[in-house]
Amino acid sequence: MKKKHHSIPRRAFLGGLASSAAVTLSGCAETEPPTYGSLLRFGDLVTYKAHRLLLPDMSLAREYELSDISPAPAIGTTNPADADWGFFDPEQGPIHERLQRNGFADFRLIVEGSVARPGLFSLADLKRMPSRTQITRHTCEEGWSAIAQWTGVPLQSVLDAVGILPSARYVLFEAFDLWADGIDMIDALHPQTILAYGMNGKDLPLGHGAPLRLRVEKQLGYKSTKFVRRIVVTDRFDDNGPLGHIQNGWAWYTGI
Ligand SMILES: Nc1nc2c(c(=O)[nH]1)N[C@H]1C(S)=C(S)[C@@H](COP(=O)(O)O)O[C@H]1N2
Ligand SMILES: [Mo]
Repeated sequence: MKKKHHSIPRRAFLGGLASSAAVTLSGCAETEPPTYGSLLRFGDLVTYKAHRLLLPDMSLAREYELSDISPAPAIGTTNPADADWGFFDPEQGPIHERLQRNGFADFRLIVEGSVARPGLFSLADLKRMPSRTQITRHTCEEGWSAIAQWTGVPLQSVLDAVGILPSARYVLFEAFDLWADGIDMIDALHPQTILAYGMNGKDLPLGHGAPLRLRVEKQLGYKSTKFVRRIVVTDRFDDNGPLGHIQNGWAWYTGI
């Protein structure tokens, strides 16, 4: 049932890549592997390490002009309250429906895990924090891309507010639908990684992840979790089990 649209068989390709690149990259064991322990998933590890070794960590994704903005389709879950949709979460979907009714005034983002001060943040709280607006290209694994303007709070500001512990290595995101994901600290602290509440100068539309979505500009579009409900900082890699990309046959790291 999970991730119906994620149907491209990538494992064969990644497996081949792993064997050819293993020689070059095998000496770099300092990075914890984002893999599920299967040899087939070694492709993820190779992509991850290649990017983390070869690219400057904080290089910025290209930003565009207002005149470059293009129509952006809403893909995947477009309403977590829709019980007929394959990613419907019977627990969280009805909660999202109630939040929609009063314009998300009662929404509280949960931030916890390896942090000094776990907390709840309303949209007003997040809007009082530093904001960043960026016009970037969203690249979907299905082969389309679109340019949009995103406004939100840098994830780094939220992590600063809760005080991540020195042991923290990954940041996980849970949504109001059956979607969960995570990124490493390099992407989490990247200046263009934001929790967006605005799109193209307006409140973030429902279809694009209202009230709050992640923007991870250095990875493919499916890493930008919509309808973010809860953030958990962890010390160890965690692929979110059956909800995560790896068990659904998809790469955890998709650097672009
Ligand atoms: N919670 C959640 N986040 C999600 C998805 C989803 O179905 N649920 N789909 C992903 C995919 S595959 C893409 S391409 C983008 C689509 O974002 P958009 O609807 O704003 O274009 O959201 C990503 N984040
Ligand atoms: Mo996508």
